[in-house]
Amino acid sequence: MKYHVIGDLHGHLNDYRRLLAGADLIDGNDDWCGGNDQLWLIGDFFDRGRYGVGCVELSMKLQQQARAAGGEVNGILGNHEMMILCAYRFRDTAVAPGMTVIDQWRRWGGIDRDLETLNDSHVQWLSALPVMHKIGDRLLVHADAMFYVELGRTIDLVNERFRKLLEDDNLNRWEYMLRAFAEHQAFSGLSMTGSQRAQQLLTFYGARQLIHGHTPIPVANGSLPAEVTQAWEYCGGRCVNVDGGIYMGGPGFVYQFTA
Ligand SMILES: [Mn+2]
Repeated sequence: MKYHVIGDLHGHLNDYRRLLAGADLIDGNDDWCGGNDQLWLIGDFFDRGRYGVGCVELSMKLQQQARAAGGEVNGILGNHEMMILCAYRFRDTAVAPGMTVIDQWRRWGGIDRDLETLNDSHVQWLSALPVMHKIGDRLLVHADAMFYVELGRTIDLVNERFRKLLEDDNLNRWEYMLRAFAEHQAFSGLSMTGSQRAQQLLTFYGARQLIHGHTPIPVANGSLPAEVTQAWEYCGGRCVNVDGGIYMGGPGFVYQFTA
């Protein structure tokens, strides 16, 4: 039994299907054939590409089929999920003079088609996604960011905190969290402080390795998108970046491990 992790899809449905087929997780009808394997999407289904809702719908279908087969398909909540959930809930509420929540969401890369086709069942599924998930001693999070440690001492508390926020009608609390969620590259930059931060987060949640997306590998280490065909392990093995930069034209990849 294997674990598969796919990075930030950003609306690129055909790349998603190609990666799934390449890993023998779907058949020619886009049905689950991964048996009891587990597939985890690291977040950011939406924006930049046109088919964010399509990526979510395929994941929802595969989740049902995988569970029936003893497997699992699930996602980690990314900041772009939170952005579209914010736009869906608050719509024309003003965030600044002359700017509505939907205007702001468009500036972040929101695609109108996604918001038009997003329905309550997508919203329910997205709102239930964990923000953190541990597999053995590996910790899955969307962002290479430190704000998680301020949300709760345990993984369950962090997930619970987010679930509550996603039902909150107070726009200020959403905005505050979205700003915190926009942090990048907390574990690189100055390598010592980056490593120390990563170790701090890992120790906090009792894990050995952090698996994240959010910062495309080409942005993080300067490689060419087309040449990124595997995950980038850094920080002395503490961190694994699985965002291949699909929206930048990279082919993407499936990161695999056994627990
Ligand atoms: Mn992100």
